[in-house]
Amino acid sequence: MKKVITYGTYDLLHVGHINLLERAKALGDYLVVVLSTDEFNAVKHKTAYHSYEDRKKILESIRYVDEVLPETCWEQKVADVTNNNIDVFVMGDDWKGEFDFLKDYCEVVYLPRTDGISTTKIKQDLHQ
Ligand code: C2G
Repeated sequence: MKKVITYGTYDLLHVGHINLLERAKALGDYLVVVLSTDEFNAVKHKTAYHSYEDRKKILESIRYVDEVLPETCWEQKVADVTNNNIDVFVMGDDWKGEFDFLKDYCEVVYLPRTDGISTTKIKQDLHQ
């Protein structure tokens, strides 16, 4: 079984997230999403609208997602990849190059982001 892993906050779920998850799943048979906790979001200088528990339940309802784990720090990726027997690490290409150190442990794939949509844009558009 080919296992794929990806990371994110996945707040205010939108088609950019779904496009990423769909393409990530297509690279293997099993997709693990490591979801930023509310505490780690503070480290990322992000405040999610939905709580971790709600963002987790929403992700678990998506057909492409097989498992959701908590992301609590920047440094957990090597352990996540090795402990979960991951074959492929996937992120949107806004992260291109940032996680190349994982190439010693698994395949590293950066996928093109979906243009014109982001959680930040949704918040800004709704505020106006
Ligand atoms: N994404 C995308 N297209 C968009 C918006 C997001 O492809 N229009 C992708 C991002 O590149 C990322 C995933 O969707 O791979 C989740 O996006 P975020 O929730 O914004 O993730 P981020 O805050 O970048 O967290 O340790 C890594 C971090 O947890 C990544």
